[in-house]
Amino acid sequence: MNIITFGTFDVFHVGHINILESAAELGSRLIVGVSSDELNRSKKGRDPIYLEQDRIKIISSLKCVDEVFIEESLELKAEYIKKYKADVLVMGDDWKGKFDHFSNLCKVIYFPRTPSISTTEIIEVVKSIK
Ligand code: C2G
Repeated sequence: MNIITFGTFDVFHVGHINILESAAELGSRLIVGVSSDELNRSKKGRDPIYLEQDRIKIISSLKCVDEVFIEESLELKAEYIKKYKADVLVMGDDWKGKFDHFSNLCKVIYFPRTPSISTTEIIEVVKSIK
């Protein structure tokens, strides 16, 4: 079974590895769409801290990940699901309900987010250090 998931994975943290490991356990092959720098700017209104190529390098180095590609647009999910022959789409539950319309192409599963950690919070904490 092929599993697909998407994310920016900026300032890589334990919440990211938790969802990737949980996703990988659902099947035999985990494919990850890493948001381009430009897509991150349009989604979050800021540049990512880590550049696209570095985020791709980090995700590609994980033993639970089999293939990585650049997610250029949120609108291309159906194409990516078909191209990578995904049987299951996994996302964190901050996206709950947002991808249900892909259930005609593959199973859609939302995992609970890891509590108390996010890239945004890490950035705020680092900024506040004097
Ligand atoms: N995540 C999590 N727990 C956290 C933080 C993040 O489970 N504490 C999950 C998110 O729910 C998401 C994945 O880790 O499924 C990647 O998170 P982000 O990098 O914040 O991804 P995002 O920018 O939401 O991009 O096409 C969809 C987007 O590209 C998702």
